[in-house]
Amino acid sequence: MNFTFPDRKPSFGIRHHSRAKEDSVWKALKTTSPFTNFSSSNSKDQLPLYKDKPINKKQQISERRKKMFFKAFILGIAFYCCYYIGWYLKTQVYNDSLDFELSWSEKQDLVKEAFRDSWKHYEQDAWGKDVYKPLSKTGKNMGQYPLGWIIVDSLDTMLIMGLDEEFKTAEAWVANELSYDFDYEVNVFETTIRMLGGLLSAHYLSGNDMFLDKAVDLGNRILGAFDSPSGIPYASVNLKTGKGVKNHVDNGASSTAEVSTLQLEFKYLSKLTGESLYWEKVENIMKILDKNHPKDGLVPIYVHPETGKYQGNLIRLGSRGDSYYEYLLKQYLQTENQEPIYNMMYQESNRGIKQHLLRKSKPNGLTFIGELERGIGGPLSNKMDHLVCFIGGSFALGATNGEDLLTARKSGSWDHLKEEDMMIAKEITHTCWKTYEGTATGLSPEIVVFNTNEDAKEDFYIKPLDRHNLQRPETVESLFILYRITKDPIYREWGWKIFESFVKHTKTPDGSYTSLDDVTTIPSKQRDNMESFWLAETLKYLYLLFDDSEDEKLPLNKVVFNTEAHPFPRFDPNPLFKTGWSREQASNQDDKIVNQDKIDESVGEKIKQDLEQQKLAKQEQAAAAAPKLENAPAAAEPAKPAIEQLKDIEKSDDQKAAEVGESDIKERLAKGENVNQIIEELIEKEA
Ligand code: DMJ
Repeated sequence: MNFTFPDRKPSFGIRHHSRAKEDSVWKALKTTSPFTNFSSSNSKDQLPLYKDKPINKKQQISERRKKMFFKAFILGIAFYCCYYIGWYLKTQVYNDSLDFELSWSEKQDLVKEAFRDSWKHYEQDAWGKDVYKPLSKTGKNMGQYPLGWIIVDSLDTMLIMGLDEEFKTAEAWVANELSYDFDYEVNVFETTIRMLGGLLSAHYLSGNDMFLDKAVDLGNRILGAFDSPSGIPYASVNLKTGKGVKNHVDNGASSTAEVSTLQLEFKYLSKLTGESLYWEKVENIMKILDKNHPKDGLVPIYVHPETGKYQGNLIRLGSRGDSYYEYLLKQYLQTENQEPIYNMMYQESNRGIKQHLLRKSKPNGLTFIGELERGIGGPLSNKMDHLVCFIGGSFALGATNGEDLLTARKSGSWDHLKEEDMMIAKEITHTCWKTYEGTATGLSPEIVVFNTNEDAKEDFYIKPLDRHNLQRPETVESLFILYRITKDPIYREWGWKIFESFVKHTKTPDGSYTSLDDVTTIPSKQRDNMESFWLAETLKYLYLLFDDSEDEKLPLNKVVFNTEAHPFPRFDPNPLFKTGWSREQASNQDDKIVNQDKIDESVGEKIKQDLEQQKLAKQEQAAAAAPKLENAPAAAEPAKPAIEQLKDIEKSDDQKAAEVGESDIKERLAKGENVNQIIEELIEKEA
């Protein structure tokens, strides 16, 4: 039998041939198939290949079924595997009970991934915008043009995390798109800590002068805010005109924390440019504030730019008060301890905090910091903002100067007060951790209220309006500082749990991160806003907390982090800059001002240092007799009796110090007595 194969050559260029033609081709193929003619064929040449071996129809169907069944089976297994891996990652990797232990560097990578995810979505949905809403995938600017709110705040985190590509894109945006030359009123404090701080730290870590140029331009535009009758800056400033703008509420008063949290940024700007004006403007604020002689170093949260006087009595370490205390210490650290005036102020406040604001909750004795709504002498309110949680890290930093605890304890200046500060640092940080651990989501609310009544069942409660979480950094900031200083792994473990909770509850369906409405319920309703400090602070501190690099990144004894977590180097201000003011002291009776300028500061300082040395030797003996604090249970357990004992020691030291009065020294110096003679006498008296 003769048959011919139809012409099967492809007809290039013809995409649509007629259905009839196609059918006839396939019919021809079927009827002339070698399979159907196999039996009648006896020609060797026409034998089909093995794979074409003819089979009957029934066999054909069951073969097809088998194949289908097999495919379905494989697909089922693949599906189950995917499901299982997904479930495993979700419930085991991001779960409290880890089946396997990730290394710290793997955990650090996951933090970096969270940053990358947040960034990727911001880039896709709202690139360049100041506000990002990850749920609605939109963004907007605060004014008519962008301020770089998210991009500038994130630059140094990208450098620290080694996210080079992301950094390059952001850097190009700053260079090409960012201009502060427009008619818009910005908040002086927020713009300084986030934008000026962000640009300066980007310059510090990258060495790119473009960032410094932008910083200088912005700094100059902000300076106009300082032109008030008192020198206390107005709350806002117009970027175009440089004109300061009074707070529209609160009787026009500025926030105390806001006017006293500009110093690190402007002083660093002075250091970089050699221009002293920035330095002078911001240190003048400190002078004016101190002229109010705040009792025990505790300041009301408003100050008026017209008069330079504090307004109201409310004292707190939460909003509007917090970073006043933070920057007292950090100003002292920034200029390598060359400005003792800020240390004096810090120490005063530190004692004031311990004396007036520190308390323990019931039933478990959590150390917390309350608020004085009516000032010193009034009742203490048990409310504590999450913002206060920076103070744990700050106390530890103040005690050790950024050294690790072992080194600090060996130094000549270590004393029981520093030991006490370390203990309080641990206790407060433990309390802050508890405000995370104690909620359904494992995340802290904005504010908690502690119980101090005897019959309390819980240590704190949360008011309905305070249940939100804004991705704030203060607790992880303290965990990072305490870990660096104590090397106690508990701080990393708490940090990891907090990070896991952020991943579980603040990750959007899309894979970005956002704020929460209510940390006390699961599932917690997500709020449509990602804060810039999530990228600038929270993730940065978590990343540094888990860092195990051989060369410690940003050592605490070499850098200061501004209040928005932007690192600046510590520097010696000499010879260009030095403290240009000295403290006034109110006399007991008539508030008479004694001007310390008349006394040679360096001589006075030498006397104090020598006396301090002597005092320390004695305190060391006393401390040796006191319970061994280093053996005390880790941060989790407040060591009440030890703290009480330390306070007793402190009291007797204060009495002694009173005998060797500072005013005596000044008087004798003013009379022209020999310094060394005075020191010797005083030391003898002390002994
Ligand atoms: C940040 O902008 C800064 O840390 C500021 O000092 C306080 N508030 C936010 C973070 O909570």
